[in-house]
Amino acid sequence: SYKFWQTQPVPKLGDNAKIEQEGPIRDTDLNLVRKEPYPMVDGYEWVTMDLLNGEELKEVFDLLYGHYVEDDEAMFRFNYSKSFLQWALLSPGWKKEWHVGLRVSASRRLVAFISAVPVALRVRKNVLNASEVNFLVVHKKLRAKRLTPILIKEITRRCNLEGIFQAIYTAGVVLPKPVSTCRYFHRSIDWQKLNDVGFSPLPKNSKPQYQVRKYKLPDHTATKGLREIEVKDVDEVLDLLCRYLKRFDMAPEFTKEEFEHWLIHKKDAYEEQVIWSYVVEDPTTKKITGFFSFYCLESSVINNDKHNNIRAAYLFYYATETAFTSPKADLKLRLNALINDALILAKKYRFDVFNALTLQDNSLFLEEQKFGGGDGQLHYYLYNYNANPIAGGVDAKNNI
Ligand code: YNC
Ligand code: MG
Repeated sequence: SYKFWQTQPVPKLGDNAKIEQEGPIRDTDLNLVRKEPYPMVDGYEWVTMDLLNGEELKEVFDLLYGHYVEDDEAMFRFNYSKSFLQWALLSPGWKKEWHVGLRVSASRRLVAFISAVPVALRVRKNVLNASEVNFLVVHKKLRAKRLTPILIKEITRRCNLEGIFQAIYTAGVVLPKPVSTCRYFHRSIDWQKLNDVGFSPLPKNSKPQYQVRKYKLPDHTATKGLREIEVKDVDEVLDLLCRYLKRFDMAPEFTKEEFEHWLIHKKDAYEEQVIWSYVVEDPTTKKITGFFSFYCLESSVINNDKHNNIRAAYLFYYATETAFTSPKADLKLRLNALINDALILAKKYRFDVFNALTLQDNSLFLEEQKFGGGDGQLHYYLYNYNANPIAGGVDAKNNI
């Protein structure tokens, strides 16, 4: 019935007519945007969280740690590190006002949060000056009280005040109306641990040692010229990535500064490493011909005697010159070589599993690299923008 969502500028679920002209659903006059926050339920108040402040960062971390997204069986819960939250929420152009918290007035306890960061998002030919909304959470004791619609209206108001009228967001639940839908795939690295925590069942007619052997990886990468990315590579890799992303219907348009932020790990800025990026430098020409990246997002294991945490690597952006110069068979070979090296590096950095979605060119390697389809789906949504469905070419950054 979507009592809230039916009031919002989003397409209806049953609306499948072809859109002749993609564009905003409604125009908003900046002068008509409400200047005051939406009224909050008695006893609660809006706050703007200061994520540069270690204590407030920890409050957001703790709220997500206890109350954020779980799987359907409540076995695992995303455990975003504080470093991850700094990376995701203090990206170029971030605005403090877009880190919205809700506190209990009496106790000052933080009980809900929603956030946005700016993004230049290309949808086919149009580039939207949009925000990316993420980390919506309501304390478990305050669920089903219709706080979510107020949080969404408040973040919308704060985006509108900055002249932003479109947004992109993802969710595991179905809402009106996905512009794209992807499925999660998982590649075991430590099969035994994944089996212990109930993530990877033992297939019929198999034995644990067969599974362990199936997922065994070499100790060293194979691609000649593969090395960690460096700041000096930014221009060249950004150029490669831009050309590569043009092949898809929806993708962010990165500035140099954004690329550096999202793709290059800064040792001094983060307590824990969030992003790993590698380039392939051709040994003879010294040109960069490929790159891949993955980020770290752990999950808490909710009720297990042996393990508390799963360390998951998520495939992030990648690109290869092979996409432009060669037949599809060569692209497939090259991507398999690159992703196999990504798996080897993920093992080296003690990840238990490597995750990827059915987007970009991932269908070319998922099976060969022994990824298995998961139960999880991820739906992509655009706020206040009418667009025809997009098949498998989406913004990898919006999964974080
Ligand atoms: C959801 N995930 O349908 P209707 S993803 C959006 N995204 O509305 P209540 C959601 N809407 O059906 P609860 C949603 N989940 O009546 C539910 N809803 O129209 C809708 N979970 O509100 C729902 N984080 O407060 C219904 O529900 C209404 O107490 C019901 O709270 C929901 O970050 C939630 O999964 C999700 O913390 C906060 O269950 C809570 O159940 C929770 O009574 C665990 O709400 C954590 C979790 C969501 C992760 C994410 C993306 C969020 C996008 C929000 C939409 C942004 C729109 C663009 C705004 C900017 C525009 C500009 C410019
Ligand atoms: Mg509620």
